Amino acid sequence: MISKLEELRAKAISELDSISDPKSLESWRISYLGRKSPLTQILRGLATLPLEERRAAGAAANELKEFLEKSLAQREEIVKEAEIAKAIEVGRLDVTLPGRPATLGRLHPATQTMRQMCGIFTAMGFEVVEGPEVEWDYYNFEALNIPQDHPARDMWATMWMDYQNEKGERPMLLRTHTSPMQIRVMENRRPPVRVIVPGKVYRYEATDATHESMFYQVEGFAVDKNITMADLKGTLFEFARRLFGKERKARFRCDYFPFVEPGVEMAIDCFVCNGAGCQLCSNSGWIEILGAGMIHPEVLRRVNYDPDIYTGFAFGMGVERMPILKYGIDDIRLFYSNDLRFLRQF
Ligand code: FA5
Repeated sequence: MISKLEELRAKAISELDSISDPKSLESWRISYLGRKSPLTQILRGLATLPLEERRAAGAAANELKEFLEKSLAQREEIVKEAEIAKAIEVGRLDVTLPGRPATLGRLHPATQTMRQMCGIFTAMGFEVVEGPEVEWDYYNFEALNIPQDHPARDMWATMWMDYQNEKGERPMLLRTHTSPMQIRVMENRRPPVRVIVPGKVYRYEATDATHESMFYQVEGFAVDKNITMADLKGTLFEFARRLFGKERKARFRCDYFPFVEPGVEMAIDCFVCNGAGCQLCSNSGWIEILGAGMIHPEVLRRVNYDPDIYTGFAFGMGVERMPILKYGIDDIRLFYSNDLRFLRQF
């Protein structure tokens, strides 16, 4: 047995030394170390040998196996180096060429806009706070003066979570606006508060040029003594001036939101048609960018703020509508259709 192993070693090594390409190396490995190789057969047959012979033959066969594996690894290195040298020689691999540049990503236009908006408000003294996208009915509706079965719920087509509590109710949803954060923040702080909340919101809506079913909002609110509607208007006009420039016109009109009184909407004149009317602005000349108002006394009471002492304003604005206005983008769906020709422009 020992002499058979030595013969095998001599044959294997003399063949290995003459190999100079990866394909032949693989054939050699199969012949000498593969499942059907003589060495593997010997190792498998060890169990049938008498004990004394088994010990000696086993040690020798395993030593040969290790030796052949090591020799193969060394030869592979030599062959690899020779291949590289050959490639350089025939000019296939020019190591002096500059490397391929790494592709750099960029921030999504919605993220860029949100950061810009946060920058404007933080410069005015607002603090940035974030909140959960999966929300309780209580924060999204109830605490904002929108009880169950109230018609105002129809203003926010809602995606409900498939979760039922022990009473058989479905109290969990994807937040339809960032306003629930008014409650969450005020529950935990005493006035004065000045906070903005950027984040994703969801609506069960058919999409069109100005409506998506997932979009971003920035909520903002301030509560203190003596806060008035003039503070709200001043803050929002200054925001619009800094984001869109002095030349854009802003319009305030009465609107209804159950959690503010009085309520307003603010619109900016359409960038595409300069107010003349086009498809983007539904021929009105204006694009609504936000809802706002003075926080309803009932909402303040719910978070234990005394409405006879404190007043506050709140607003919630659509983020994608800002670049739509600023750059004249004619369809909001471009933001989330992953077309790099669109995204690379920002
Ligand atoms: C609200 O969501 C209220 N929470 C805003 C608010 C906050 C009012 C605080 C009062 C006080 P509304 O549903 O109108 O309101 O949405 C606010 C803004 O989000 C809109 O002005 C618009 O800019 C944007 N928006 C609304 N729906 C969509 C949509 N489907 N796709 C893209 N943007 C939208």
